[in-house]
Amino acid sequence: MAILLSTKASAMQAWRDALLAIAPDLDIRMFPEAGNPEEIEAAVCWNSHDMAELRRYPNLKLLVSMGAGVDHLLRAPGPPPGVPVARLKDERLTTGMGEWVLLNVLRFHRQDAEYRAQQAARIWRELPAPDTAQRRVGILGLGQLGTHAAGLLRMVGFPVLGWTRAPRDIPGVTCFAGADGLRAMLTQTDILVCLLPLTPETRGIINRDTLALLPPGAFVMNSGRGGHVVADDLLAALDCGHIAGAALDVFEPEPLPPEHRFWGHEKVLVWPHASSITIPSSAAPQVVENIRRMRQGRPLINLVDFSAGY
Ligand code: OXD
Repeated sequence: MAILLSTKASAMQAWRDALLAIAPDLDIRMFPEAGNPEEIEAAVCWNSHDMAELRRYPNLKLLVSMGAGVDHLLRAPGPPPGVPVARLKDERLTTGMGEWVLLNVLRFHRQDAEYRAQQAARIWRELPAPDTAQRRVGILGLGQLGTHAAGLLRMVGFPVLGWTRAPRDIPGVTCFAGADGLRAMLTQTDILVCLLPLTPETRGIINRDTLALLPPGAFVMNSGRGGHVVADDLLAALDCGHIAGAALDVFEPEPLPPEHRFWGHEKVLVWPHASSITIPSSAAPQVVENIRRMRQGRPLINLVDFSAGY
């Protein structure tokens, strides 16, 4: 029996090598070279793979999605019915995201844009010292990524607030939940960091109304999904000066079209969905573990909770 591997062309070989390094006996078929469809027992795919195509494999018993986010699986037609779906929970993805959050929080907090502008004009001028203990960072989403980022920010000395759908209790983080909690957190947030999964409830969560609740001069960061931000509302809030700047790693659509205003906006830092990149050698062990468990009929790990949307 064989494994179907499907991801962007640039990552295909590295994934194949990483899986074979742990399990040299795996028969890996690199999409579209699937061979006999009846021989495919597991598919390891990323979000560009057409879920309808997976219905061609009558003996498919496992789908592993090669990322943390699962929004592509929630869209019709979704994975073949009855096939368990696992996602990646990878330490390197988590630490990479923590670095991205810290980098952009500190860039804003330490007035990097202003100092770079001064450098370009050869101006030697000290700006007022920022006060870390007064700069409140509010994180939307306190899953593995959000909790790790919160810990890093706390270590630096920022007051950290966090919002989740259902109440959470994380030591050192002022936690908010539900619609009222969201409003309450936003009014106290100087730097907003979105690390949410994209679900019907979180789509468009950063919009005209929620941006208006942030204190004037707030900074907005999104590394969840592009659909979390209503782009025109964010642009309007940046243009009128209410929002001081934004660091955006995810967009709708991706790639961000060349004519999009975000590209050339002086207050926007654009990242090409690269805040945290899956490293095959780090993520491969859990994929192989799930293939082994599937073959032995043991419970799978990192299963997607479709009712929660992550
Ligand atoms: C992911 C991503 O979900 O790369 O892993 O966005």
